[in-house]
Amino acid sequence: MRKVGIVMGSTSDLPVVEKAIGVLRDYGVDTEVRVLSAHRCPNEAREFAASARESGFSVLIAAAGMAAHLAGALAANTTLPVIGIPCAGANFDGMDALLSTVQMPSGIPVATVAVNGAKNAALLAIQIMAVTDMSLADKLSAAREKETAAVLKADKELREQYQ
Ligand code: RP5
Repeated sequence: MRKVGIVMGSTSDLPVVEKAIGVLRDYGVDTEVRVLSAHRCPNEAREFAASARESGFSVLIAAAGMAAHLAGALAANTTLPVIGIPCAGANFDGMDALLSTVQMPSGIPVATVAVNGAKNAALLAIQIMAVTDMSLADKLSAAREKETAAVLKADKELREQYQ
């Protein structure tokens, strides 16, 4: 199976990124986790992205905060799909990272999830892999059925409580 690359701009992003790692591991997807900064080690970040396809990656996830250009910088150097996680920093509740990640100029897309949305980043990566991997598609369907059952159970309990 091909793997998902998870790159963060700093180890200070790790508490957010850990959720994505956990979800990918739960689904049995191989991952490689890296710290590569678009501004502190731009050459290494570029080389990682440029060789990602031949290194066996299917999708890249990039998590960064503040002027979060990591996802865009990786996307500029690969035609693999890149999913950006804007990480909330000390200021602006992550709005700075959200706009930096989502507002990519035309031609180089970054699929941006919510601020700190690591779980959805992992699920989107799995959904991309599930286009050709039916065992992952089955796992995604089973997880959604579980979520539906949980909401319907909560709804039933709430109605009983307040009727
Ligand atoms: C970004 O700057 C990182 O992704 C991180 O979210 C933020 C702060 O980095 P540190 O100063 O904590 O290393 O590049």
